Amino acid sequence: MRKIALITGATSGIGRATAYEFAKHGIHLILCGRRQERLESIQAALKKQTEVHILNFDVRNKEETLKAIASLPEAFKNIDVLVNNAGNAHGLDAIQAGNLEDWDAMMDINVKGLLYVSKAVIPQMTERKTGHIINIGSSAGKEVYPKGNVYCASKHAVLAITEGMRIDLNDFGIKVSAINPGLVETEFSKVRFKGNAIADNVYKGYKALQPEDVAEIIYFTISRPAHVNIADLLVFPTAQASSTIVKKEL
Ligand code: NDP
Ligand code: 8X3
Repeated sequence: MRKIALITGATSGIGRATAYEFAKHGIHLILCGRRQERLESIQAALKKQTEVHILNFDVRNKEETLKAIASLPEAFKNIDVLVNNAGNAHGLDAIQAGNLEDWDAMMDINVKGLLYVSKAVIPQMTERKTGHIINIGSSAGKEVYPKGNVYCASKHAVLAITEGMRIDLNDFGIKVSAINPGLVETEFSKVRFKGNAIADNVYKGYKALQPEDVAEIIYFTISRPAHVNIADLLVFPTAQASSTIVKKEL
Protein backbone atom coordinates (compact mmCIF):
# COMPACT_ATOMS: atom_id res chain seq x y z
CA MET A 1 0.00 0.00 0.00
CA ARG A 2 1.34 3.39 -1.02
CA LYS A 3 1.59 6.09 1.64
CA ILE A 4 -0.59 9.18 1.29
CA ALA A 5 0.86 12.59 2.19
CA LEU A 6 -0.88 15.94 2.52
CA ILE A 7 1.45 18.91 2.01
CA THR A 8 0.35 22.47 2.73
CA GLY A 9 2.10 25.31 0.91
CA ALA A 10 2.83 22.97 -1.99
CA THR A 11 2.77 25.70 -4.65
CA SER A 12 6.26 27.02 -3.92
CA GLY A 13 9.59 26.58 -2.17
CA ILE A 14 9.97 23.81 0.42
CA GLY A 15 6.43 22.47 -0.06
CA ARG A 16 6.74 22.14 -3.82
CA ALA A 17 10.19 20.52 -3.55
CA THR A 18 8.75 18.07 -1.00
CA ALA A 19 5.97 17.15 -3.43
CA TYR A 20 8.57 16.37 -6.11
CA GLU A 21 10.73 14.39 -3.65
CA PHE A 22 7.77 12.36 -2.35
CA ALA A 23 6.58 11.70 -5.93
CA LYS A 24 9.97 10.13 -6.73
CA HIS A 25 9.18 7.56 -4.04
CA GLY A 26 5.66 6.90 -5.29
CA ILE A 27 3.93 8.55 -2.33
CA HIS A 28 0.37 9.58 -3.20
CA LEU A 29 -0.03 13.32 -2.79
CA ILE A 30 -2.61 15.81 -1.65
CA LEU A 31 -1.19 19.20 -2.58
CA CYS A 32 -2.61 22.34 -0.98
CA GLY A 33 -2.27 26.06 -1.61
CA ARG A 34 -4.19 29.07 -2.85
CA ARG A 35 -2.67 29.47 -6.33
CA GLN A 36 -4.84 27.16 -8.42
CA GLU A 37 -2.79 27.40 -11.63
CA ARG A 38 0.34 26.32 -9.77
CA LEU A 39 -1.47 23.41 -8.13
CA GLU A 40 -2.67 22.28 -11.54
CA SER A 41 0.72 22.58 -13.20
CA ILE A 42 2.46 20.64 -10.38
CA GLN A 43 -0.27 17.99 -10.56
CA ALA A 44 0.26 17.73 -14.33
CA ALA A 45 4.04 17.43 -13.86
CA LEU A 46 3.80 14.70 -11.19
CA LYS A 47 0.88 12.61 -12.33
CA LYS A 48 3.08 10.27 -14.37
CA GLN A 49 4.93 9.35 -11.17
CA THR A 50 2.12 9.14 -8.64
CA GLU A 51 -1.52 9.91 -7.80
CA VAL A 52 -2.06 13.61 -7.10
CA HIS A 53 -5.13 15.32 -5.66
CA ILE A 54 -5.15 19.11 -5.29
CA LEU A 55 -6.99 21.21 -2.71
CA ASN A 56 -7.28 24.97 -2.96
CA PHE A 57 -7.91 26.70 0.35
CA ASP A 58 -6.59 29.46 2.58
CA VAL A 59 -5.37 28.03 5.89
CA ARG A 60 -6.49 31.27 7.59
CA ASN A 61 -10.09 30.31 6.89
CA LYS A 62 -11.22 27.70 9.41
CA GLU A 63 -14.42 26.64 7.59
CA GLU A 64 -12.72 26.50 4.18
CA THR A 65 -9.88 24.40 5.60
CA LEU A 66 -12.11 21.86 7.36
CA LYS A 67 -14.46 21.65 4.34
CA ALA A 68 -11.63 21.14 1.84
CA ILE A 69 -10.07 18.30 3.82
CA ALA A 70 -13.48 16.70 4.49
CA SER A 71 -14.10 16.74 0.72
CA LEU A 72 -11.22 14.35 -0.02
CA PRO A 73 -12.23 11.35 -2.10
CA GLU A 74 -12.20 7.97 -0.33
CA ALA A 75 -8.87 6.98 -1.91
CA PHE A 76 -7.13 9.98 -0.30
CA LYS A 77 -8.85 10.06 3.11
CA ASN A 78 -6.36 7.96 5.09
CA ILE A 79 -3.50 10.42 5.29
CA ASP A 80 -0.27 8.84 6.56
CA VAL A 81 1.96 11.92 6.46
CA LEU A 82 0.92 15.50 7.11
CA VAL A 83 3.49 18.17 6.22
CA ASN A 84 2.42 21.42 7.87
CA ASN A 85 4.53 23.72 5.75
CA ALA A 86 2.32 26.65 4.64
CA GLY A 87 3.66 29.82 6.16
CA ASN A 88 5.66 32.95 5.65
CA ALA A 89 7.17 35.97 7.34
CA HIS A 90 5.34 39.23 6.66
CA GLY A 91 7.51 42.29 7.19
CA LEU A 92 10.74 42.81 9.16
CA ASP A 93 10.10 45.68 11.56
CA ALA A 94 11.03 46.59 15.10
CA ILE A 95 8.17 45.82 17.47
CA GLN A 96 7.36 49.52 17.91
CA ALA A 97 6.96 49.90 14.14
CA GLY A 98 5.17 46.62 13.51
CA ASN A 99 2.20 46.41 11.18
CA LEU A 100 -0.96 44.86 12.62
CA GLU A 101 -1.91 43.21 9.31
CA ASP A 102 1.51 41.54 9.19
CA TRP A 103 1.15 40.31 12.77
CA ASP A 104 -2.30 38.89 12.03
CA ALA A 105 -1.04 37.18 8.87
CA MET A 106 1.86 35.46 10.65
CA MET A 107 -0.13 34.29 13.66
CA ASP A 108 -3.14 33.29 11.54
CA ILE A 109 -1.19 31.37 8.89
CA ASN A 110 1.87 29.99 10.69
CA VAL A 111 0.14 29.10 13.96
CA LYS A 112 -3.65 28.95 13.63
CA GLY A 113 -3.59 27.63 10.05
CA LEU A 114 -1.29 24.80 11.13
CA LEU A 115 -3.73 23.98 13.95
CA TYR A 116 -6.81 24.02 11.66
CA VAL A 117 -5.18 21.65 9.15
CA SER A 118 -4.02 19.37 11.96
CA LYS A 119 -7.51 19.35 13.51
CA ALA A 120 -8.92 18.16 10.17
CA VAL A 121 -6.30 15.46 9.61
CA ILE A 122 -5.59 14.01 13.07
CA PRO A 123 -8.91 12.14 13.73
CA GLN A 124 -8.32 9.51 11.04
CA MET A 125 -4.74 9.09 12.35
CA THR A 126 -5.86 8.51 15.94
CA GLU A 127 -8.58 6.16 14.71
CA ARG A 128 -6.08 4.14 12.66
CA LYS A 129 -3.36 4.50 15.33
CA THR A 130 -0.76 5.51 12.77
CA GLY A 131 0.59 8.63 11.11
CA HIS A 132 3.43 11.12 10.96
CA ILE A 133 3.08 14.87 11.34
CA ILE A 134 5.95 17.04 10.14
CA ASN A 135 5.77 20.65 11.26
CA ILE A 136 8.03 23.06 9.42
CA GLY A 137 9.42 25.32 12.11
CA SER A 138 12.50 27.47 11.62
CA SER A 139 15.77 28.48 13.21
CA ALA A 140 13.57 31.49 14.10
CA GLY A 141 11.69 29.13 16.39
CA LYS A 142 14.83 28.56 18.42
CA GLU A 143 16.40 32.00 18.40
CA VAL A 144 14.89 35.49 18.22
CA TYR A 145 16.68 37.98 15.97
CA PRO A 146 16.39 41.77 15.62
CA LYS A 147 13.04 42.74 14.03
CA GLY A 148 12.05 39.08 13.87
CA ASN A 149 9.74 39.49 16.91
CA VAL A 150 6.34 38.18 15.71
CA TYR A 151 7.65 35.80 13.02
CA CYS A 152 9.99 34.29 15.63
CA ALA A 153 7.06 34.06 18.07
CA SER A 154 4.99 32.22 15.47
CA LYS A 155 7.80 29.71 14.92
CA HIS A 156 8.44 29.31 18.67
CA ALA A 157 4.72 28.48 18.84
CA VAL A 158 5.16 25.86 16.11
CA LEU A 159 7.82 24.18 18.26
CA ALA A 160 5.61 24.27 21.37
CA ILE A 161 2.69 22.83 19.36
CA THR A 162 4.98 20.12 17.98
CA GLU A 163 5.99 19.07 21.49
CA GLY A 164 2.37 19.18 22.66
CA MET A 165 1.27 17.04 19.71
CA ARG A 166 4.02 14.51 20.37
CA ILE A 167 2.92 14.16 24.00
CA ASP A 168 -0.82 13.95 23.30
CA LEU A 169 -0.50 11.63 20.29
CA ASN A 170 2.04 9.33 21.95
CA ASP A 171 -0.63 6.80 22.97
CA PHE A 172 -1.70 6.48 19.33
CA GLY A 173 1.73 5.66 17.92
CA ILE A 174 1.71 8.83 15.83
CA LYS A 175 5.12 10.36 15.11
CA VAL A 176 5.51 14.14 15.35
CA SER A 177 8.61 15.93 14.08
CA ALA A 178 9.76 19.51 13.70
CA ILE A 179 12.12 20.34 10.84
CA ASN A 180 13.73 23.73 11.43
CA PRO A 181 15.68 25.26 8.56
CA GLY A 182 17.82 28.37 8.53
CA LEU A 183 18.02 30.41 5.32
CA VAL A 184 16.37 28.66 2.35
CA GLU A 185 16.23 30.28 -1.08
CA THR A 186 12.49 30.32 -1.89
CA GLU A 187 9.80 32.95 -2.41
CA PHE A 188 9.95 33.54 1.36
CA SER A 189 11.83 36.86 1.13
CA LYS A 190 9.66 38.12 -1.77
CA VAL A 191 6.66 37.62 0.51
CA ARG A 192 8.38 39.04 3.59
CA PHE A 193 9.47 42.22 1.77
CA LYS A 194 6.29 42.46 -0.35
CA GLY A 195 8.09 42.51 -3.67
CA ASN A 196 10.68 45.11 -2.53
CA ALA A 197 14.15 44.76 -4.12
CA ILE A 198 15.68 44.09 -0.64
CA ALA A 199 14.50 40.50 -1.15
CA ASP A 200 16.99 40.04 -4.02
CA ASN A 201 19.95 40.47 -1.65
CA VAL A 202 18.93 38.00 1.05
CA TYR A 203 20.49 34.98 -0.68
CA LYS A 204 23.46 36.78 -2.31
CA GLY A 205 27.12 36.24 -1.39
CA TYR A 206 26.75 32.72 0.03
CA LYS A 207 25.05 29.46 -0.83
CA ALA A 208 21.72 29.32 0.94
CA LEU A 209 19.90 26.03 1.51
CA GLN A 210 17.85 25.06 -1.54
CA PRO A 211 14.27 23.85 -1.09
CA GLU A 212 15.37 20.42 -2.38
CA ASP A 213 17.87 20.14 0.52
CA VAL A 214 15.02 20.48 3.01
CA ALA A 215 12.73 18.20 0.98
CA GLU A 216 15.35 15.41 1.14
CA ILE A 217 15.55 15.83 4.92
CA ILE A 218 11.76 15.63 5.17
CA TYR A 219 11.76 12.42 3.11
CA PHE A 220 14.57 11.00 5.27
CA THR A 221 12.50 11.82 8.36
CA ILE A 222 9.39 10.04 7.13
CA SER A 223 11.29 7.02 5.85
CA ARG A 224 12.95 5.96 9.14
CA PRO A 225 11.95 2.60 10.62
CA ALA A 226 8.72 2.47 12.66
CA HIS A 227 10.55 2.74 16.00
CA VAL A 228 12.57 5.85 15.03
CA ASN A 229 11.19 9.38 15.30
CA ILE A 230 13.32 12.42 14.47
CA ALA A 231 11.74 14.75 17.00
CA ASP A 232 13.48 18.02 16.19
CA LEU A 233 16.03 18.88 13.53
CA LEU A 234 17.87 22.18 12.92
CA VAL A 235 19.59 22.67 9.56
CA PHE A 236 21.61 25.67 8.41
CA PRO A 237 23.48 26.44 5.21
CA THR A 238 27.20 25.99 5.95
CA ALA A 239 27.69 29.76 5.68
CA GLN A 240 25.18 30.36 8.47
CA ALA A 241 26.17 29.99 12.14
CA SER A 242 23.11 31.58 13.73
CA SER A 243 20.19 33.78 12.73
CA THR A 244 22.46 36.82 12.62
CA ILE A 245 25.84 35.34 11.63
CA VAL A 246 26.11 34.55 7.92
CA LYS A 247 29.50 34.52 6.17
CA LYS A 248 28.98 36.44 2.91
CA GLU A 249 31.44 37.15 0.13
CA LEU A 250 30.09 40.14 -1.73
P1 NDP B 1 7.36 30.16 -0.04
O1 NDP B 1 6.88 31.57 0.04
O2 NDP B 1 8.17 29.76 -1.21
O3 NDP B 1 6.14 29.16 0.15
C1 NDP B 1 5.11 29.40 1.06
C2 NDP B 1 3.96 28.47 0.78
O4 NDP B 1 2.93 28.68 1.77
C3 NDP B 1 3.33 28.70 -0.58
O5 NDP B 1 3.10 27.46 -1.21
C4 NDP B 1 2.02 29.39 -0.26
O6 NDP B 1 1.04 28.99 -1.20
C5 NDP B 1 1.69 28.82 1.12
N1 NDP B 1 0.83 29.74 1.87
C6 NDP B 1 1.15 30.98 2.32
N2 NDP B 1 0.08 31.54 2.91
C7 NDP B 1 -0.94 30.65 2.81
C8 NDP B 1 -2.30 30.67 3.20
N3 NDP B 1 -2.84 31.73 3.81
N4 NDP B 1 -3.07 29.59 2.94
C9 NDP B 1 -2.54 28.51 2.32
N5 NDP B 1 -1.25 28.43 1.92
C10 NDP B 1 -0.47 29.49 2.16
O7 NDP B 1 8.24 29.96 1.31
P2 NDP B 1 9.03 28.70 1.90
O8 NDP B 1 8.92 27.52 1.05
O9 NDP B 1 10.36 29.20 2.28
O10 NDP B 1 8.21 28.49 3.27
C11 NDP B 1 7.63 27.26 3.65
C12 NDP B 1 7.74 27.13 5.15
O11 NDP B 1 9.11 27.09 5.53
C13 NDP B 1 7.12 28.28 5.94
O12 NDP B 1 6.44 27.76 7.06
C14 NDP B 1 8.34 29.10 6.38
O13 NDP B 1 8.08 29.82 7.55
C15 NDP B 1 9.33 27.99 6.60
N6 NDP B 1 10.73 28.37 6.61
C16 NDP B 1 11.29 29.02 5.54
C17 NDP B 1 12.63 29.35 5.57
C18 NDP B 1 13.28 30.13 4.48
O14 NDP B 1 14.36 30.72 4.72
N7 NDP B 1 12.73 30.17 3.27
C19 NDP B 1 13.46 28.97 6.71
C20 NDP B 1 12.77 28.31 7.77
C21 NDP B 1 11.47 28.00 7.70
P3 NDP B 1 -0.08 29.96 -1.86
O15 NDP B 1 0.50 31.34 -1.92
O16 NDP B 1 -0.34 29.34 -3.21
O17 NDP B 1 -1.24 29.82 -0.94
C1 8X3 C 1 13.10 31.71 7.88
C2 8X3 C 1 14.53 31.94 8.21
O1 8X3 C 1 16.15 33.56 9.31
O2 8X3 C 1 14.51 34.50 7.79
O3 8X3 C 1 12.42 31.09 8.91
O4 8X3 C 1 13.85 33.72 9.95
S1 8X3 C 1 14.74 33.51 8.84
